Amino acid sequence: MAFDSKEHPHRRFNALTNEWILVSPHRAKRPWNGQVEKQASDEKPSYDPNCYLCPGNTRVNGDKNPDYEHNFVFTNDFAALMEDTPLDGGLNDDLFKEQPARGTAKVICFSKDHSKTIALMDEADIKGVINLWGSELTELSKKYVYTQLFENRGAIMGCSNPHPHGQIWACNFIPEEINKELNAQKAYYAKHQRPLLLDYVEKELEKKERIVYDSKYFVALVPFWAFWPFETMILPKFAVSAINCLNEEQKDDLAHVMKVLTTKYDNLFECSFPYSMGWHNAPADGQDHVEWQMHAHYYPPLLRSATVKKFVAGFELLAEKQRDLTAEQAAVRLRELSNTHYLHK
Ligand code: H2U
Ligand code: ZN
Repeated sequence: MAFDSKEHPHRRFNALTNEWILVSPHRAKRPWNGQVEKQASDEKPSYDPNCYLCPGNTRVNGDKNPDYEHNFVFTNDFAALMEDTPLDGGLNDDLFKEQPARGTAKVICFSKDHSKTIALMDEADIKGVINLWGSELTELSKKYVYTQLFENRGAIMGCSNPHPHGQIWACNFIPEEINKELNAQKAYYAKHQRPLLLDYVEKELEKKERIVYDSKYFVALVPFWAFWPFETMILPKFAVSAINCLNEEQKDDLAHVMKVLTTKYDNLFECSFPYSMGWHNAPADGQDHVEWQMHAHYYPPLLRSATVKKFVAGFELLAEKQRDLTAEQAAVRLRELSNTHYLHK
């Protein structure tokens, strides 16, 4: 019998982080008797007087939000990083290393409408968020070497508030995930004189089996090395290192791809689909970063319904990440779902 990656356990290499993951396609049909999460109700008002992100409301520290029309950004009242951490100090012992960390954190409201999500917002408003991400990145990059733009969606992801919002953390160091991707992209560029993710997207467009949605400038796909069951990436089809380098037409297209992808996600289990997503832009360390391609990762925790979540435990926590459903199977399911939201049918 010959090896068949559709049937037999195998390992796949994540070329972007230099890590292996275990794929067990024969296990996808196993029954589930474990924990079932409670499904959060989808009905929300457009304005919630108790929400700290709605226009005109007062936040925990007493600040009042303006009556914003589209989006709004403010410094997180409980930031995980401080702008003025003393920099002299730390430990440089082989066993006990320590570095002072400086940074800032912001909260960004995507819409004034409490009941919306990216999937339910107009593309023009999603473009407004892309513009704000770009201007925040430009501003924060003057001071910090790395800025993480992200969204945590849904109570299951530990998100404290349903109001459509994301966070921005900027820091004076290159965080672990970025460092892994930086090393891999640099090494690939040195060998091929081409950005890793530009070659990757071109090959995926030829193979077609993991494409979720292909648009003019951007593609949504399930990466070959995906770990989360319905993990995806949004990748540009042209060379671009950061979200603040996009032109108007490219931003329009990106807003469209974000809406289609999140709509498909919601349609998958007919629920407001939870995920952590974020943009990986080139670090702002004064270098060119021709090797770096801007991209988004979407990491959704759901496995087989709105209420069954994938747990990272056992072998995955102690030895190596593992998945059952293959990336290709996940891509077919997402690709075949409607681009019209189930609430709008
Ligand atoms: P989540 O995206 O994880 O729900 O977090 C929202 C952030 O909003 C959280 O980091 C901040 C919290 O610190 N926050 C404020 O800045 N002001 C408030 O009044 C409440 C919450
Ligand atoms: Zn609100």
